This record gives sequence, C-alpha cells and structure tokens, in this order.
Amino acid sequence: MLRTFASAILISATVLAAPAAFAQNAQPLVIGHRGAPGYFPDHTIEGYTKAIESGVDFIEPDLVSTKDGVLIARHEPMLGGTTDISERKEFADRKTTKKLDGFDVTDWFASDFTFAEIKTLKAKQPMADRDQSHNGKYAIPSLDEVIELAKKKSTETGRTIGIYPEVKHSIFHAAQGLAIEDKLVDRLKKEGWTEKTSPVIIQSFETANLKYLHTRTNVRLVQLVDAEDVDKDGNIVLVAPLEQPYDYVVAGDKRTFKDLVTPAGLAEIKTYADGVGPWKPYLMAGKQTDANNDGKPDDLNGDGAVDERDRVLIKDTGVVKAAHDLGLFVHTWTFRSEPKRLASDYKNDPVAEYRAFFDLGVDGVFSDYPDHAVKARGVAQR
Ligand SMILES: [Ca+2]
Ligand SMILES: [Ca+2]
Ligand SMILES: [Ca+2]
Repeated sequence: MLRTFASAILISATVLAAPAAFAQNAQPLVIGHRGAPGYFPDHTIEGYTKAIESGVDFIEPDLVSTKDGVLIARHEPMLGGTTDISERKEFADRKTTKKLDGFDVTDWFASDFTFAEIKTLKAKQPMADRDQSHNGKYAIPSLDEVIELAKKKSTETGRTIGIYPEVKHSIFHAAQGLAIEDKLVDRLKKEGWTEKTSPVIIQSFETANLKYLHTRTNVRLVQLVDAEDVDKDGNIVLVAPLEQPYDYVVAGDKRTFKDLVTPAGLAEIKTYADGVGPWKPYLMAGKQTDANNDGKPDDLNGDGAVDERDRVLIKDTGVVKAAHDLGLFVHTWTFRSEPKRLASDYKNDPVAEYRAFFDLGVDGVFSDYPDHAVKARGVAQR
C-alpha cells in the first residue's frame, strides 16, 4: 500500500516536473549552426547575419583560443580547413603537429597565433560541394564581435538573438594554459548573462568542463553526444576520438557516448546540465536495404551512388522521451538541406526532415540552412 502510494507520487512528480524544465519554448528553437554555412563560410559575421535574417533564435560560435588568450569563433583549433592560412607564406613554418584528444594532428593551430595575426586571415568554405565564391573575403570573428552582433541585431529586430557557444577541446586548451571556461563565464557576466533566462546556452562534448561550469554560472548547459558513424542497419558506430568524451579517456572512465543517452547517462547529465545535444541518429537513424539480396546496399534512387538518399528511417529510439522524462531538453544536429544528405523518406525535401524531428518532440535544431529550419517550423505549426 505504502509502496504503491510512494510510486504514484514519484510518477506524478516526474510527469509534472518534466514539462516545466523546458516549457519556455512553445516551438522548437532554431540554431544557426556555425552561422549559416550552407550559404557563407562557417563562423563569419556574414554567416551569423544571414542566420539572424533567416529568423533564428540562436547563433552558434564554436570557441577556440588564440596564443594571447582571445576567444575566437572556429570549428576547430586547426585553421587549415576553414581559412586561407595554407596560402600564407609568412605562416608556413608554423604548421606543426600537436596531440589533440590523444591523436597527432598536423595543421596550423589557433593557439600558435596572436589575435592580431588571426585577424589577417580570411575564412573559406570547408565543404567542397558548397559555394566557394565567398572564400577569401571574410574575417575570423572574436567572441566579443559575435556578442556585439547578437546584441545589435536583437535591438534592430526586436527579437532576442541568443548565442550558443561551444567550448571546443577543453582539455587541449587547458593544457596550454589557455582554458576557455572562466574567460567565457567572465565575458558573459559583463553582459549580465548569468541566469537560465539569459540568452545563452553553453555546450560541450566533454563532461568535466560542463560539471565545472555548473558551479560557475546558472546559464543553460548542454551535453553534446558524438559518434563516428552509423552502420548499414542504423546502429551508432563509435571509434576514438569520437568514442568517449575526452575527459573520460583521461580519467580512465570506460563509458562511451552511447552510455550518455541511456536513462542512467541522462540522469547523470541532469545533475549538471539543462539539455542534451545528441547527433540525429541517436534519436532516429536511417538504415540501408538489400531487397535484391546481392549483399550490397540498394541504390534506392538509382543514381549509381550510395548515400543518405539510399537509407530509410527506422523507429524513434526513445531518447527524446527519456530525456524529457528527466526534464532535459533535446537539441539535435546537424540539419543539412543538400538532397544527398537527406534520407529517402524525405524525398529531397529538407522541410520533411525538420518536421520528422519536430514530431519526435525535439526542442531545438542546429541547422546549416537556418532559413529552411524556420520555414519548417512555420509549416509544422499549422
Ligand atoms: Ca559546434
Ligand atoms: Ca542490394
Ligand atoms: Ca543512390
């Protein structure tokens, strides 16, 4: 009797508590992933501006540090893929090899350049199948410049444009004396951005730095969950360095990214974060088919190549509901509109993909084509 009563209280407490934690958004958030990289090179003021003009709620600066400790927006500490540095003779001798999350990486690293030097570089589009016509035109912005843009555009548009910074490779930066976390918290404090209601969400693939941030700020925190790939049946594939949060590797903790989205993993995330940011296949994956039994994936659209268009969606994994039951919101990534990056079910229509994930109950989407995400949100609302 007592036991039943206690269980009933527990159940209703869970049911009541869950929506309250993320009820602030009547509709899913749209996050301009690195700006609007379907149109402009990643992490440029021009790309963030395009995202804002498309109607996003947040722009996403990934943060790395310069040698003189300035936080700048780059997808990685390596500069080769997203800037013109390989064409800059004066910097040729700074190409080097460093250990990044346990693996040797040869490139130019932001942490070997002053901010003044970084400002002489120009961004380039890292994806070869996207518009290269903006290469060499736009500068690398600092976190300060991203914050200024968000504030200016919030005033201009009357909307709240938030920032969604990602702390990149926390352990790598700390080992060089260039830790990101305290600098970020202090910078946000200057704006008065210290609370859950502040227009800021901080994300990371590592866990220890988020636990630390939880003691230093009340702004919303998101645990990202990565993977290497999905196999032919739609199962998550984990390969180092995309197997575990790197702080787990350092600590000898054997748990993997997959363990973070189990009920136990999510419950632990809830102790220090407000939301979880899994890669899309953790929520709903696609599988290849072999209807003609030739041992090879079927070329569903008959174009002679096998890509996302030749996968069919498999059922909801239940991760969204499990997270919601704990009061965690779910923001997933990355939505890319190119037909070859859309599962067969979507019939080349990016709006259909957003709608499928909105129907799963996700609370936010990181999009490379934020205009399509905003459009899909309007369609889903009807
Ligand atoms: Ca990011
Ligand atoms: Ca086949
Ligand atoms: Ca095909």
